[in-house]
Amino acid sequence: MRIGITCYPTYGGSGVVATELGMELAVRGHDIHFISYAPPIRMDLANERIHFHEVEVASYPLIDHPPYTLALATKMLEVFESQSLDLLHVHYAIPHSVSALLARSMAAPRRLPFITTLHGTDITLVGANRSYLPITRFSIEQSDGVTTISHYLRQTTLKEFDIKRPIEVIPNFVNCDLYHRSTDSALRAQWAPGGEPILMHLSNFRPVKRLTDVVEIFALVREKMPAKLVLIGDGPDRGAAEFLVRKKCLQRDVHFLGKQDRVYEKLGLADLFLLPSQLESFGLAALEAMSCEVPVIASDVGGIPEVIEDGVDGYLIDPGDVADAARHAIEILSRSDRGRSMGLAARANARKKFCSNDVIPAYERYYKQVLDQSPAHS
Ligand code: GMT
Repeated sequence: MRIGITCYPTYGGSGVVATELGMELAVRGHDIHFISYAPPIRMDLANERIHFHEVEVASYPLIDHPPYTLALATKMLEVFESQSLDLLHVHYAIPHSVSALLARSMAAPRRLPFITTLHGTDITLVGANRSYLPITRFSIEQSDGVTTISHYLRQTTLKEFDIKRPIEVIPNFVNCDLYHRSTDSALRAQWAPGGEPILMHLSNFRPVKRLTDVVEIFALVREKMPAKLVLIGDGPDRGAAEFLVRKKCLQRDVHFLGKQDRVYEKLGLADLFLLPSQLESFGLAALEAMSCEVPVIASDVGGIPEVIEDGVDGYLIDPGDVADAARHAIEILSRSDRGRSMGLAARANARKKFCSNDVIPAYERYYKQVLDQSPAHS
């Protein structure tokens, strides 16, 4: 198949899922055309089946907010015509599904079906905003296919947006061959020269991630035992976290790595992963850690319980309950056999339920179903 994929190219789970999906599909023989304003993070052009088409947004002094949605729709049509695309797959409803809807209308009577994958904040935060709700609902209803990355998000979308059409759940996935335990002892020694256990967090440091709770949890652990904290990512809450680290005099124990490529090389060195978010529709970073045999302490919210089994792969806590999280962290870290057995269970569950070898074919089947069913639009 020839598939156009649109996503945000920035540091965020939806862009990561879209890019990894495109790369896995290319390995399976599909031609993939990424369409966005910048190359998506993690995109690797080494595979000759991967292509990138940049959306250029012209500006003019009169226009304070250049209309990206329109430029994107035009580029989608252009790529459809030049590459004979079979379908478009857009990740994150706003504004990508609206652009795809416009592209499909412009392409008529030729057939350009589009699938929208909802990731979370496009529904729970951005889409539920009064300014965006009606158009988000409309573009979801109009999509030829709609998927969500968890059952929780499917239920929320149906309820909050009063959607009547079918929605398919295709969960996020991890490449279990790439994400595994790491043996890079030099890097481990650099972070934890005394052999201390390593706690890790990876995100875009937005308020919903509760990054300062990560530091609070670590501070409580650190009161009881030597340990190190490795923070991967960047975003609006980095300043607050750095301030808290200084206030608690933990500068020597906390490493801010900033945005990183090849996160699998780092995740596989952790002894515990923390994801104490206010809300997560899935929690992709937690799954990636699990595949690397890392137990996870995460919030009991949204789609997280579909990924992490409390007491098996790690522990689920109430958002904001840093004392409970620290208690579980100390229990896991103070007995290495506990952490190891939970880590092995985490990897077994990641392989059983979310391995890319199983999830990518589910997308392929869904593409075929949509292509077989979608009418020619006028
Ligand atoms: O969590 C973010 O801030 C980024 C956001 C995104 O769309 O880029 O993540 C959402 O999509 C990820 C990939 O499907 C999910 O793993 C995250 O749980 C989800 N975030 C939220 O629901 C807050």
